[in-house]
Parts: sequence; structure tokens; C-alpha cells
Amino acid sequence: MSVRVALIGCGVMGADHARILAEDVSGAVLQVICDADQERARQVAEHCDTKDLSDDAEGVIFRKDVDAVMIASPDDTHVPLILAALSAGKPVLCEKPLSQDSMECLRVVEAETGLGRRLVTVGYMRRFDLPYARMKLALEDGSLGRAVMMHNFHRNVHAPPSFTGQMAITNSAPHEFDVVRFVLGTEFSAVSVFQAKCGVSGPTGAPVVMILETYEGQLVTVEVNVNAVYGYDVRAELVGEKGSMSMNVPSPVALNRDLTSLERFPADWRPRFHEAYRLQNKDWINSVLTGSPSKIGASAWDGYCASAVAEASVQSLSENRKIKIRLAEMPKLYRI
Ligand code: ISE
Repeated sequence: MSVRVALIGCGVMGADHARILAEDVSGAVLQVICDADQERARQVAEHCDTKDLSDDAEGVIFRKDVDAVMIASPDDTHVPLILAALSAGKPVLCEKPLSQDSMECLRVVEAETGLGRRLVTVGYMRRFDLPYARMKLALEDGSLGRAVMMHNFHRNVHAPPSFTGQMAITNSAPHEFDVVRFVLGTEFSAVSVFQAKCGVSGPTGAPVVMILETYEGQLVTVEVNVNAVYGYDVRAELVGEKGSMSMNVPSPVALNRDLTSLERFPADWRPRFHEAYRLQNKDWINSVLTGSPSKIGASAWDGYCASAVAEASVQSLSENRKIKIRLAEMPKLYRI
């Protein structure tokens, strides 16, 4: 049995998802690739041996020969397309963020709750990244003791010119907001945000540091620097009462020669998280085949939480004060 997938959006992420589905995930068939830029869609389709192209996003969602929908189109199209997929009763994997507006995220939560079954997965793929999974396991098996703090570093080489300083918070940091919730298994209660002063930032914004508190009394730091220049460097250290766990990144190997130890940083997130994307997409196809929601993949509720924390963080930065994070009540559908 296979899952016929409609892919909507084949920019950087969509093209990567297309290749992963076509080459790395058995049980998935790329039934149709949809993009406003038909030439771009044709190139991706050719590479993935997909016959059918379209520029009608809503149309492909309702096609009878489409079983599931993958959304990798611009952020502001995510919620309308997810709502269409829900009205068609089709499972959907949508790239992060669910929406930059937490109230808009709640529209998806409400629609899915009304359906009474979970069909939405949000592409916070770090849940499938081995180092984060090992941290979660170290808390579950007691080897670290109770979690006390988690320090997170999220550094991009350069952000695109369109990337304002706030997008370091609304576009990049939601990865940490989600994966820290996943690892610690708790919610954030407050956030304080600070921004450095540095010349290199320009319109894309200087580095930001967020200090988050959890309802369990833990402290979480998140540094996002979208102009780190030296490499794509994403890592974390989890501190427990019995010890700590840090990540050996960027590379699983170091080349040692000429009195030097060399590790290379990737230029962007795709090499660093290739395996996480593959596992996420494989897990999603399996959940569609079995009809039971993933135990790891981020739900619409998780997508709402990440966006709500991002909004509070933007408010903290602009008002230069600590902001309490107040979430809506979690519907029963999302209680595992
Ligand atoms: C980008 O959208 C991603 O999702 C990457 O994983 C993240 O590292 C990058 O900062 C974001 O801009």
C-alpha cells in the first residue's frame, strides 16, 4: 500500500521534501507537485520522476487520487491550505511555522478538534534529530536526573535580506521553542529577550538571546544569531541534577592532520538535519498508512505553542521586560 502525496510549494524546503519522499521514504508516491512557478515545479518533478504538475493548491488537495498533503509554501498560506486539507479529511504535514499568528494557529486547533481526529503534523523535525532524542531519553531513563537548565545555540551563516531581526525570533527560534518543550516535557511560563548591538546585523537583525522559564522552575537559554558567518551551528546542552549532556556537532568526524583537527560546518540546515527530515517524513507516511497519529511529530497544538512563545518573545524584546506566557487550554484531542 502506498500514500499518494500532493506537494504544495517546491522552493528550497519543498524541493528537499520532494527528493526525500521520492528517494528515501518507501510507501510514499509523489502524485502531484504544485507550485505557482510551473517551471520550478517541472524541474523538481523531473528530478523526482513525478508526472503531474499543477498551480492550483486547493484543487490538488481535493483530488481523488491524492491521499495526503505536504505543504512547503510560504508561511501565510499554511493555515488556509491546512483548513482545506482538514475539510477534505486528508492528513497534512506542514512546514513550520504553523502560522506566525498564534490566534490563526488556534483556528487549525479548533477545526481539528471539531473533526475529532488528529490529521495535522507541523514540520518541527528536530524532534527526530538523534542528539535531541538522546537528551529526551536521558531524562526519561533517569541518567541525568531532573532537568535544571537547557542552553541552545542557533547560528545561521547569513540570513536572506528579507529576514528582519524579529524573524530570528518568529522564524528561527520556534525550532528551539518546540524541541525544548519536547525534550523537557513542560511548558514555558515566561520569557525575557535581549538583543546585542553589533555592526554586522543590518536589516536582518543582531543576535538575540532569550531566557525562558518553565512551569517546572527550569531555565532555558536560546541564542539566535542569523549572521554567524563561520557556519551553520545548531547545538544544545541539557543540564540535569546528576550531570549534563552536550552535542558533538557540527560533524560526527574530525580530520586530524598537520597538527590540526578539522571539522567542517555545513552552510545551512539541510545537511545538519537531513536524517531528521527523512525520519520525520517516514514517520508521517507511516502514521498516514496506519491511521494513528505520530507519537513524535509536532501536532497543531505544538505549532500553536511555538508561535505563542515567539509572540511573547517579540513583545518582550520590544517592551524590554519579562513577559508571562499564557496559553489557551489544551483540548483533550492533544493530551497523549
Ligand atoms: C529556517 O527556516 C529553518 O527552518 C532552519 O531549520 C533554521 O535553522 C533557520 O534558522 C530558519 O530560517
